[in-house]
Amino acid sequence: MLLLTSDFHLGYGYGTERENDCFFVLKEILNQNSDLILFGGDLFDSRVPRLEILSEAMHFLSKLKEKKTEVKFLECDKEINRRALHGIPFISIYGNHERRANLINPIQSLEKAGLLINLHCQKIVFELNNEKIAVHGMSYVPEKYAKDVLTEWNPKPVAGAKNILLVHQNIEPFVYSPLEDVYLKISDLPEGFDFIINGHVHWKNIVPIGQGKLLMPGSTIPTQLTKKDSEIKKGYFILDGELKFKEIRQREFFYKTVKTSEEIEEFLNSLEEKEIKPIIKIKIKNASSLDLGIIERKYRNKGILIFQREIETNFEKQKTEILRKQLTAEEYGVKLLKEKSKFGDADELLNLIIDDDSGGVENLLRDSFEKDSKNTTDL
Ligand SMILES: [Mn+2]
Repeated sequence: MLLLTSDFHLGYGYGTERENDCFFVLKEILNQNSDLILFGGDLFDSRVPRLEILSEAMHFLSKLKEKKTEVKFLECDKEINRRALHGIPFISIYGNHERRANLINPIQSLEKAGLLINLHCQKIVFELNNEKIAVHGMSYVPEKYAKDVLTEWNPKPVAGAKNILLVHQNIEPFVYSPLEDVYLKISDLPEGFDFIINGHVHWKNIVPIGQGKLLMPGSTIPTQLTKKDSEIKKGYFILDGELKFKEIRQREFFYKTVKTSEEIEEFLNSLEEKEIKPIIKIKIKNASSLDLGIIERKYRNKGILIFQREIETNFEKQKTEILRKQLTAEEYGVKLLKEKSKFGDADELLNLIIDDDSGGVENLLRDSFEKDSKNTTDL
């Protein structure tokens, strides 16, 4: 049985009431009798996860090594640490939350320890119940390069095998956030694959393409806290003859739009107190004068309360823009860099700055200036 999953975002909510939620999925997956796990990227929420988070991931991956599997390794087009083949192999790509341009990322370091196998424009072939399973993977690349990298790699399905391709990109119309770039279209995806598994998009989707399916398992915890997050169940796919979606036990999440403080209280009063507090996100219209602190204190036993109000002052407008579009601080940083610097490769530049990679920043800027001056001379 194959287990297809993505976007655990381990470390999400660290230091908050929700800090253990990201680990629910690990326990559930350990209780499944899968033979092979295929992962679509964003195992971690950050590029340099805390040791508290890294050790949970290592513990989970090493537990998989104690488990029995029917899967047999046949070949891989790169050299692999054989330790990673013990127990249930965990085949992964890295996502945008992990990619560090010229530096080793946490997925690569787990691969060095033999805890998983990372694919980047590579494939690995197994045998399971007399059937060949070829797993191809392209780790995240900045969106503007996605199409070129995929075209250049040009993955070919292995004849006579079940072929599965792992990617972690925006694929029109499936785009993580409205401000992100999207360069890949469904029609750009290579043909002949039984399943193409795309991480990155945090809500579940199954899209028929040609003879196969484009699967988006979605994240295993809500991270964007949008209305959609409150409506779509979190889980993973199991492929055992047929394809099934398994839900993960979750903290409940309510999303409510209100106009007055009476409506807020009415809604909160209608909810029972639960042992595991639900997330309660309340979007407030035309209510800038409400003292939400009082409501928060009064109802904090009901749940983890998140208020989002629509306020019209200029400064607050920027802040609510971030909230409304569900941008992370990093995404907002990229947006600002793009707007203010007119620098083409803002994502890359910001990654390098965050990674403290001054050599990388220097190289990127030099390349960009050289390109610019060449363009000017060409004119
Ligand atoms: Mn993600």
